[in-house]
Amino acid sequence: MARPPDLKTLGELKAAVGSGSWLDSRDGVEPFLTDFRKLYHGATPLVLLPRSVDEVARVLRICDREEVAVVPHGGNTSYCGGATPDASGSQIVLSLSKLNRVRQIDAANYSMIIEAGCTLAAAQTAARDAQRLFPLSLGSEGSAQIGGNLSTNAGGTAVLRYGMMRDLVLGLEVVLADGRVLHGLKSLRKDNTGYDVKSLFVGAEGTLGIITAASLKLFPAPADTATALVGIDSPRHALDLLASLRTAAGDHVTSFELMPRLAVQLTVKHITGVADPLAQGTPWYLLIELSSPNAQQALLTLLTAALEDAAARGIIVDAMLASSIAQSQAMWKLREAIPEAQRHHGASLKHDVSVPVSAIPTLIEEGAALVHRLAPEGDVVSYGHAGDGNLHFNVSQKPGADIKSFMARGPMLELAMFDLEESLGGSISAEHGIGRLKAAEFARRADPVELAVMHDLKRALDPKGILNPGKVLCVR
Ligand code: 2HG
Ligand code: ZN
Repeated sequence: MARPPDLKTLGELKAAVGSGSWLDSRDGVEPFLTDFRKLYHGATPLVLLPRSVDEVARVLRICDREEVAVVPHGGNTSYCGGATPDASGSQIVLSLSKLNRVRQIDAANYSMIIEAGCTLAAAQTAARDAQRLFPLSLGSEGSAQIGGNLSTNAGGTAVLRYGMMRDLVLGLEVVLADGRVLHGLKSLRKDNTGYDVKSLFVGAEGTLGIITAASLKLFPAPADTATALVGIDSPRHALDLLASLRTAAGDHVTSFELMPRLAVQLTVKHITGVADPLAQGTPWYLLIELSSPNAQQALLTLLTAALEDAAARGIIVDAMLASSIAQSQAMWKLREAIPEAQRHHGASLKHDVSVPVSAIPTLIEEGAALVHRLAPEGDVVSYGHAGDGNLHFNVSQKPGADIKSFMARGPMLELAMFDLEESLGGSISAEHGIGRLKAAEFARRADPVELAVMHDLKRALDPKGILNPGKVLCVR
């Protein structure tokens, strides 16, 4: 068990990073104490902002010796409280934000080595500058950091084509709990040398080691893109359309996002400059993007033909194809601003769940019935990455509903939602992680043998329990 650092240890920790790289005043530490959704508020005696892997290693050696708990912190965009210290005031925060160099871009190898504190947007820009694509894409990419993306195995809007963060990793540099550095920054597609150790740290939310840098896969930069907003009557039609698009365009299908009409209405209402370009007012919308590195691919023609065919078969009701980059950006804004619009609209209950793509319509139908029964003060706003089976099955407080009674429905509804997705072969966390928010529910629902293996790994890599305690795994 970790213990509070004494004054001498705090002094040693400050010295390990040097002046200008630590904060201990009330105002200085404050921004590190509350998570993005304001679900948790913690306390800390010290925030460290190391600038090198050596400094991180020095910090961890001291923490290991003194058994001081360390909470790694990235862009603070976590939805599950994974980067927030607890209220004891004994956990130190380790911000990776100053470890933010692009160490290497190897365009011919389609790879780059980048430090944990780079924002996702900076990683995308670095790749673009080398005429390459780093494909992870999500709403918070301007502040989310690569270390956090790795630690939560982030997903986003291009998983259908490129996979999640785990799929984009070639190698990692990690500081272990005792301060040893795992130098695993190889940039190989083929490397069959024993266990896939790096994979353990992806999605571990800093509970097994602190990721300081990563070698990531790059792809050819897109030269042709076609974007469409499509109106449909039911999520079942979304599946029909996805199948015909995959037949027509194969791997060019990059994004396939589903939105209910209410999400579109909330976004138009609350976000300046957003409009609904479709006239028919269908109950469901799809945002579809095809992309290719080949400028001669004529993706707009291909997408137009596929949508005309779908309209003739009665699968879609309405569609608008973007004829300029500005139109495509406006469609994306309509989708990406939904979380912000929900925040403006009032309180919401969130469920980041996944099911096999084929079960999405059932999840939506049965989930809506649960909300109707268990949270009648709420409206369903279930949207997201339908192409990969991940829906944000969110519920927004109805206008005028009493916020306290609405929020009080949360725990019961969550249990019922998790039971539902479990019965459909799904997961209680698709892309936002476990953090503190879902740790207890994860412990209750995980396969017992798999959970035991996770605890064995935790004990092996962090025997003193100093790395992000209370996140992912509940203490046994
Ligand atoms: C998205 O897909 C994000 O927009 C956020 O994952 C989802 O706010 C949410 O529930
Ligand atoms: Zn999402």
